[in-house]
This record gives sequence, structure tokens and C-alpha cells, in this order.
Amino acid sequence: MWKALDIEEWQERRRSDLAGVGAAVAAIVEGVRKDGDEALYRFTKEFDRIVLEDLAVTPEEFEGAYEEVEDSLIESLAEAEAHIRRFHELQRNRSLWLEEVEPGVIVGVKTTPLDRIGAYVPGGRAAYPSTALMTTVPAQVAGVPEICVCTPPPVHPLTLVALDIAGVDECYRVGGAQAIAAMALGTESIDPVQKIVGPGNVYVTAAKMMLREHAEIDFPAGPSEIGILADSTADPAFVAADVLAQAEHDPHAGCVLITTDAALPAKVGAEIKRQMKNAPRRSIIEAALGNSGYVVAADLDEAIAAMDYVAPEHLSIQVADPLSTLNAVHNAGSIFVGPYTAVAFGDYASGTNHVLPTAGFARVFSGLDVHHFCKTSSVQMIDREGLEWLGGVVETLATAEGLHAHAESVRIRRRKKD
Ligand code: HSO
Ligand code: ZN
Repeated sequence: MWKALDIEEWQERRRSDLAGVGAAVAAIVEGVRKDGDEALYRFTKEFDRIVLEDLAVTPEEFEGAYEEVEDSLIESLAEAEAHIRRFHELQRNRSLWLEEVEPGVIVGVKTTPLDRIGAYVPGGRAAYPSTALMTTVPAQVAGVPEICVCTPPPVHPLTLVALDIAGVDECYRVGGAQAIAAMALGTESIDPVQKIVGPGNVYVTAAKMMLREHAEIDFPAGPSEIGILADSTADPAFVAADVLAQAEHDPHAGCVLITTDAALPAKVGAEIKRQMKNAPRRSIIEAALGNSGYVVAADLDEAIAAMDYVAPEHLSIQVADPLSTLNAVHNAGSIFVGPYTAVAFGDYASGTNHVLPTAGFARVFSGLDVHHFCKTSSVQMIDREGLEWLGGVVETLATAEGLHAHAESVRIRRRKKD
């Protein structure tokens, strides 16, 4: 189970899982396009084995959810929400900045939130109130006025409490590829959104990628992964605990340990065995360990290069000098520095976002943040002085491109007497 890995093969496999569900997802998308709400009821019956009475969660259900959740849990959710809000507020751009870069030439950027976004909150195997917070709080901090949430039935009261704490009241009980299709294309009950964010299984991720011409997406965020960089100073019990915490998410989760210590993998393997004995989610863990293993590198540079190739969703650094390793790595969705920084802190409560690119996509995408919910417009403002300062350059370049009217649009202004 816990074995030496060929990381190229490993990565190849994570990508091909997505391609394998393309035809099934296309049929679901077509169903929603054709039949709207009726298709959502039909697919929910077929896939979730639930006969729905209606799609939208009512205000009474939001209110009633509090009665089913313990007070201490509500407090923990509220505290996590506050930390997530604080971290994301730190990312917010000024809504407008302008700077005079030459006399009479002012440039700047105006940031505007999107009008309506969709957040996918997984359900099924477990309730994910933490993901409800991670997807909606940054959108709120960005100033998005309409936030639409889809989550598979039965909707857990904890998810509703989390949404309520975040200040979101539009939620539909629909999951899977059909939820993504509904948010991208719109149905009788669900208005279409401009962008869809949030993690999901391979069906959800494939649907997001397929519907990009209708709604922009954050990035592929599929089954969870961890990469651990460790040397001989790492505690095998901590490493094993992080592996198991990732493995319990999903049978498709994947864990890679890359180490400079040839003796470490066996110690971690023994710890995994010991710690998983009484794990409640043992069968999921066992399946995920089938997609997991280790690589022994000659030195730390080689280990870092291999981890950059993996570009893991979560990177845990458990080496003697973790800050210099942090400096040296390039590709990871979220980075956990030092032996005490369990990935679970970022999953729930440090305030960083846990919606992150998987399957090597951290090479090109960043994790979810406030910027995903905004767009920017560049701004320029030229006065008479700037017209003289820069007008000649524009005229010369426009003439060189043979674009007479461009040059003239500047010349006509320069000729004008005040
Ligand atoms: N590790 C998951 C997030 C999560 N963990 C939710 C616990 N709950 C993907 O980053
Ligand atoms: Zn997790």
C-alpha cells in the first residue's frame, strides 16, 4: 500500500481520471440545458436517490438549522469565519487607485466585484460547512452582491448555519455535474451566474471545465492531495497523521512524501498502519493509500525539484530549516511551514483558503482568493500637459502602423486652442 512512487506516472493518473467522465458529464449538461428544473429533480432521484419537493432552501429552514447544531459548534464556525474574513480582507485591492506617472499623465486601476457568482459546496460523504465558508466569505469580502450556493441533498444543518454566519441566503439542494450545469446555464429556479467556484469530485470538476463558455471558473479543484517534504528531523508520526488526514477525504485522494532520509518512509509506513487501526473512515483511507507513496531524493534540492513537478494542492514542509525551503519552492496551492503546522489548520481555521488547485494545476493557478471575485479596469487620464508630453509618441507609432485616424485623434486635440 505505502510504496515507492514514480511521480510522473502518478500525475498522469490524476489527470486521466477527469478525462474518463467526459461523456457522462456531457449527457447531464445536455439534460439540464433541455429540461431545466425537471432534469435537476430527475438526476437527483437517479444519482442521490432522493425525491425532492423543491430546490430552494427556505428562510425557515435556515432558521431551523440552528436548533439542530450545538452551541459550541456554532461558536467554532463563527470563529473560523472571522479568521477567514480577516485573511481575505488583507487581500482586498483599493477600489480605485490613480497615479501621475508623467506630467499630466495619470494611470490607475479600478476594481469591480462580479455581479453574481455560484459556489459549489460538496456534501454526500461528509458535511462541509468549512467549504461553505471558504467559497462564500471571499466573495462577500470582494463585494459580490449575489452569491448562489448549490450543495447536494440532504442539506446538512451545519452547512446552512455556516452560510447564515457568512450572510448568504440563496441555496439550492442540488449537487454533482447537474448543479454546475444549472448555475452555468440557468433553469426556471436558478438564475445563471458569471463564475463558479468550489471543489468537487471528478464529475463536478469536468462539468466546470466543460461549461467555461457560459460561466468562468476558479480552477480544477478535484480530489484532495498532500505533498510532504521531509528530512531526518521530521517526526514520522506527524507525517503519517497528515497523510491520513488527506487520505480520509476521498478514495481518489493522493499523498506523496518526498524525503532526503531513506529510513523515513518505512517509519512513516509503520506509523500509518498504527494510526489507521481505529480510523472511522478506514475503507476510504485504504483506497486513497493506493494512490499514495514516497520518493527518496539524493538531497534537498532534488527533493524540492521533484515536489515542484508534483505541484501539490497542499505542501507540508517538515525539514530542519523550513523557511529556506519555503523560499526555494515554486509550485503548491497552499504551504504549511514547520512540524506543528498541520494542514488541518488551513482546512478550517487559520483563515487561509482551502479551495486549491489539484492534479498539478498549482503550477499555473493560485488558490481561491478575493481576486477571483473581482475584475479590474485600467484607467488613464491625460490633460493638456500630458497631451503635449505623450502626444508625439502616439502620433509617431500610429503613423508607423499606418493607422492615420489614430494619429489624427491625437493631432486634433493638440491643434485645439484653449
Ligand atoms: N482538505 C480539503 C478541505 C477540507 N478539509 C474541508 C476538511 N474539510 C481540500 O483543501
Ligand atoms: Zn482536509
